[in-house]
This record gives sequence, structure tokens and C-alpha cells, in this order.
Amino acid sequence: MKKNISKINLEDIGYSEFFDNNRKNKEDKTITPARIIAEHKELYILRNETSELSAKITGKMIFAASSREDYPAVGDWVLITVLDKEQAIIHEILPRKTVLIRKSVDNSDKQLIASNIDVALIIQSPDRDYNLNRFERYITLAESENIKAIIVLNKTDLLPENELDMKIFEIKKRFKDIAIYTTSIITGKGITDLINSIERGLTYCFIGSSGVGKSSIINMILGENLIKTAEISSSTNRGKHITTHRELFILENGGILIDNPGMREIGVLDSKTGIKSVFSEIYELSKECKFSDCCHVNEPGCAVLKAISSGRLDKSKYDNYIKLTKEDEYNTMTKLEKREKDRKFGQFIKTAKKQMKKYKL
Ligand SMILES: Nc1nc2c(ncn2[C@@H]2O[C@H](COP(=O)(O)OP(=O)(O)OP(=O)(O)O)[C@@H](O)[C@H]2O)c(=O)[nH]1
Ligand SMILES: [Mg+2]
Ligand SMILES: [Zn+2]
Repeated sequence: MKKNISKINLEDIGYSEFFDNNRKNKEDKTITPARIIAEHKELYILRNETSELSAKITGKMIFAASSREDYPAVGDWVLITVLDKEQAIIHEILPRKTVLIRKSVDNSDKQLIASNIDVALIIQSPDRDYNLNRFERYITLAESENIKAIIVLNKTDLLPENELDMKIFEIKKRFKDIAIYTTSIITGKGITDLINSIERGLTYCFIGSSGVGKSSIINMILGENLIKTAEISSSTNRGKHITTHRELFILENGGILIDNPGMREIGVLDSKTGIKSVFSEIYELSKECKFSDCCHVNEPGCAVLKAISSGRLDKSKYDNYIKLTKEDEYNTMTKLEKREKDRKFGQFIKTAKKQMKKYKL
């Protein structure tokens, strides 16, 4: 994978006043900002104005860390000391402007997806368990962090025109304020529109289930096959994740794209912000329920149920709300993931400590 390294402005890879204002000791010229573009076990790949570097974090950071969020993630701005042409040390993470986080229902587990995202491109394709509720979940996830959500319906070549029109109609009806792009990497339809929507200096994160075509679209935007995607002929193979690492790509004319491994169902959600923005109607109504702990399922005096029967509230929105708030399937899933993550993380710390000794950090 050969990358074109030429001199760039930090602003073109997303640096802004927000980060600069949070930088202490600016007069120290040996400590400079860089952005995390990939994470490989104990090693981070960084980009600054002049080069791509591999880096490790300082021992001080490791010992001060108490959770995953204290470690760098793809998209982070960090302060580094450059050691040589290829290596650097990371001293600290600059405060994050936004974070994309998967959460379990009870908020006990959080998984940092990526940080400093401006726009979430939420992708689905008609051949991969397509449904509107999934869009809603991802929109909620993004909006709870003030990240702009955009819908992308990919693989439109697989649909007859009338079915495609129907799908677009449904999406527009349900998500009135969200921009939607319809794309196909086979016919190339919609890709130029998507490219034209990309703004210099903004960071776009592609999210959606495995196999919907996230990496394929990014490859097409980049104009080269930098990322491995599934073979076209094997597109019917389900459940195989092609992208295994999160990675950030810098477009020549500005704009930053982050590819993600396909997510299994995303866990929910911050009840104070995210759910509220999508389901604000239900929250408003629930104030009028007879019982303050009403679950809006079968309780007497429930204002939400009353609004459904009177037609004031959309039944499908309600169904999704119930699903999101009740299903503890997500909980179970994130706990399993947590165990796996903890295991890997333990290994990471062990190796990092060993290396610190070696490099006397
Ligand atoms: N027919 C059709 N197939 C597509 C389109 N876009 C992607 N594909 C195919 O869908 C399969 C999956 O594409 P990927 O780009 O690897 O999907 P992904 O979302 O990155 O998947 P993960 O990396 O596993 O999360 C590949 O076989 C692609 O060739 C499209 O617009 N139309
Ligand atoms: Mg991929
Ligand atoms: Zn109620």
C-alpha cells in the first residue's frame, strides 16, 4: 500500500482553533500536533504536515490511563515529539471535539469508535438486512454527539427503479431533515454527488453493517484501490468482515475519510441526548403519563399509547423506541465484546511496558 506523502496543512487534515486553543506550551517547538490515522495494537500511525510516523505513547500516559478513552483513537489530535523520520512519541491527547461511541443500554460499557468526526455517513444496502430502524439508531448515535448524520443508500444497481424510488420516499418521509445520497460503485451513480458534498478540513466517518460497501465507496472516492474490499463475486457471503482496522484517509483536495470495520448491531445510547432528539415526541408525551416510571407498554393512563391510538404518534417510531429501550440483546453483546477487548488491552499494556523499558521512556 503505497501512499503519497506530500506536504500538507494541518487544517486540511482537520486541525482547527478548537484544538490549538487547548494546546499548552505552544512555544515549545519540540512538541507538535499530529493526527492519529490508524491504530495497530501497541503502535499508532500519525500524520503531520510533512510525514507519516509510527508512534507509541509515553509511560506517563499509560500509568495515568484508567479506561480505553484515555488512550488515543483514530481521529484524535495528539501532541508528539518527533524522534526521527519515521518515529515519534505521543505525550497527550488534545481534548476531543466529538466522539462516536457505542454504548450499552445501561451505559456501563462504552466503546470508542473514532473521534473528532464532523459528519457520519450512515450506509445501508438493500442486500444486507436493510431497514429504516437501523438508520434511526445510527442517526441517534451521531446526533447525541452533535455529529451531522447523512444517509447513503448504496448498491442502487441491485434495485429496479420503482423499488429504489419507494425506498427513497420512505427514507425521506421518516428522516425529514437528513440529507440522502443514493450510490452504486457498479454504475458509479451518485458517487460524484457524494464527492462534491465533501468539505475541505472536515472529517467523515463511514458507518454501517459489514458488506454494505463502505470501503468500496471510499476506494472510489480516493480513485485508487487502497483498501481491500470483498470480491464482487463473493458479495453473497454473509457475516465475513473485510475491513479489520479503522483507518483515516486524506483526500488530495481536502476532506478526511474514516473507514470502519462493519459494525454488528450498534448498542444504544445516551438517553439524555441521543434518544431524545430522535424520539422527542415520545419524551414530551411521557410527561403526561399517569405513572412517572411508565414504560409505555401496557400501563393505564399512558399518554404515549393514547397518542398512537389517536394517530398523533407514528406507530413505527414507537416500535423502534420500544426496541431500543428494552432489548437487552445489546447489553449481552457488549459484555462479550468487553471481555474480548479487556483481554486484548491487557496484552497491549504488557507489550507497551516492555517497550518502555527498552526505549527508556
Ligand atoms: N452490486 C453492488 N455491489 C457493491 C456495491 N458496493 C459494494 N459492493 C460489493 O459489496 C461487497 C462488500 O463491499 P465492501 O466495500 O467490502 O463492504 P464494507 O462495508 O467495507 O464491509 P466491511 O469492511 O466488512 O465492513 C463487495 O463484494 C463489493 O464489491 C454496489 O454499489 N453495487
Ligand atoms: Mg470495509
Ligand atoms: Zn406511558
